[in-house]
Amino acid sequence: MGVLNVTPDSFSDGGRFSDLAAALAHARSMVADGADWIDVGGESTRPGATPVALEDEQRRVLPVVEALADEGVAVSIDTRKAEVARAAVVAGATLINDVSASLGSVAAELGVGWVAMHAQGEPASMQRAPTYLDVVGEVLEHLVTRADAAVAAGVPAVWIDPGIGFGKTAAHNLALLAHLDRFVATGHPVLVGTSRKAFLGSLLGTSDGAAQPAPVDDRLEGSLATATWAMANGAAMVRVHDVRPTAQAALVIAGEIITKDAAA
Ligand code: HH2
Repeated sequence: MGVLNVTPDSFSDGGRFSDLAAALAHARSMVADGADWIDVGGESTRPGATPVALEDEQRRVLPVVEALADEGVAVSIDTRKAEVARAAVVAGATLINDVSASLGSVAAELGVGWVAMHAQGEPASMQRAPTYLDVVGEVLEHLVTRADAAVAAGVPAVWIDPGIGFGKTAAHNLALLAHLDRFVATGHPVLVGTSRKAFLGSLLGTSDGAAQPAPVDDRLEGSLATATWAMANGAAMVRVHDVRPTAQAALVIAGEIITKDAAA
């Protein structure tokens, strides 16, 4: 799943694809690089982000969703708002990527797929003091309850996502990644998004050895390592900014040997 943020303030690509032509060009290049889905978002949910008004979010995402869907691209809409989800589905989106895990009934009503992602708290304050007694157990229970209810309500495809970085310390994120098998074992397809996130910055540090987190544009190796880990441990999809290297890693994991010479 390739990330397409049509926002002025997303943490890694804010402002780069606000213009329709630039957004479409980037989406097309991600599809050419191997993305199966383009995830269009008009509200940043990075730590500290402020909420966006309904009209602004719709104005940002709808033209992009419509143009991509018209081109036959599978579009997911990254939103927490039922109204945005509804309008995006009318415009051609077929998956609701919901970081609030609250739109299952909307997906049922619209007959489209739904990603239930776990978050603790709201973006504005979620990283202040994330607390769990048992992070893996709590996140799992939160998601499975909602996902099972959505399946029972008739949602055609229900994904679960542990919500890396959403009200979680680096240790929480690592525990969730270490126990992805428990999410996979639920039988719901698992989506994981680690791409360029802050905990990778803290783990990597700067390449010049300074005791500082790696900046957002220096987290590719960490993003790839975690995406590879997720795929190798059964995640059905990874949400990434850097599609080409991730698609290459996916090919290697799939282990399909390509050779022009059958005798080789
Ligand atoms: N992460 C972000 C946004 N949406 N959706 C799912 N399902 N899983 C994630 O991990 C996830 C998500 C945050 O990343 P990004 O879109 O790059 O940044 P921003 O929220 O600043 O736009």
